[in-house]
Amino acid sequence: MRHRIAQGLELPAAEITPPSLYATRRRWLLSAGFGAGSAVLGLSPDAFAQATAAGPGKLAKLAASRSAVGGASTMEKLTPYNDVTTYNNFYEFGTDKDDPARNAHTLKTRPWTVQVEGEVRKPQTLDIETLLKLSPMEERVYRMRCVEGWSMVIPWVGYSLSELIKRVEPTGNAKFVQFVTLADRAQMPGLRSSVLEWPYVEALRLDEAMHPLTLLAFGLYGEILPNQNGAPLRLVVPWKYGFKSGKSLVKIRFVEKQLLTSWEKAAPQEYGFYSNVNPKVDHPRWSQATERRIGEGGLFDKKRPTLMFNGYEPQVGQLYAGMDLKRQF
Ligand SMILES: Nc1nc2c(c(=O)[nH]1)N[C@H]1C(S)=C(S)[C@@H](COP(=O)(O)O)O[C@H]1N2
Ligand SMILES: [Mo]
Repeated sequence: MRHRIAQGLELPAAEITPPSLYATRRRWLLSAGFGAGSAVLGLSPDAFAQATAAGPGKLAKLAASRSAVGGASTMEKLTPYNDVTTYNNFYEFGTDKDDPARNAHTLKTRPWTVQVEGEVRKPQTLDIETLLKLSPMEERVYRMRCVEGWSMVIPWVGYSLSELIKRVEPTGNAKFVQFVTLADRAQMPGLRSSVLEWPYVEALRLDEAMHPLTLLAFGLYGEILPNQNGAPLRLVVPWKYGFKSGKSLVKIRFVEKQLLTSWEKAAPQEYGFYSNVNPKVDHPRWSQATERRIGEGGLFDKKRPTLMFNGYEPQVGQLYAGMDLKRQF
């Protein structure tokens, strides 16, 4: 089992991967203990010591093995299930933190398909049953940092988005990946408001989307995703502010040019394309240097320092080498 996970991360080489990106990933895998011959030996025993997180038994179980993504699964204390599922941002169901948990019961998650199109050799529409079986499920405990200044530690269940990307074979023109999420007025009361342009769209550079840490998530706490957390599948990009992680995905589009995202359209001076967690680059209206961990005391609790790339700098820093992160925020 462990061995298979390690192999799963050894992405087949160059065909769909620009050489520079391949080199970056190679370095990352080496630093994570996946170098030739050292597959599992390089991992700290702790990485497997902890059992996968158990949910409250409210939703269907989603079996997963604990992730072997070395150093990426944090050992920090998990944010309680109740906080993870009642303090949400999902504007399609309202803009207050408790709106999604109250309103998202109207979301219909079956049948569900995801259309994968654009600059790929094998465009296809996948149904949720196929997606659930595409690759072995792993539990990854990731820090999640919202641009508003709060954070959580969540045991997600899913697999690297790269598993899906490999399958559709991006062409040489694919430079960016756009993520389109569901917009259905019949199911989503929040669409009556024009806070954002619907559907909610997000995007990543292709190398960011291919990075092993970028997770296609189907569950949390060992169970399928609650609707308010983006059922039946969503993205989780742990080194970027939460809004880059689109919920309830219906379309993934490979494109040549960088496209505007919903948040860039709404407030371009506040939300940039990259939106990497960066304590040194403030939001125009507030500091990003510290954060409040949800579930730990309250508003008056001591804040903790926010880490560069949300603590994932060893894994992802290389993606931004040479960039001016103040200008490309
Ligand atoms: N479709 C959609 N996806 C979304 C959002 C949204 O409003 N609509 N909010 C984003 C923001 S701002 C955050 S912080 C995370 C919150 O995810 P969580 O509620 O599961 O913690 O989802 C992101 N994905
Ligand atoms: Mo957010």
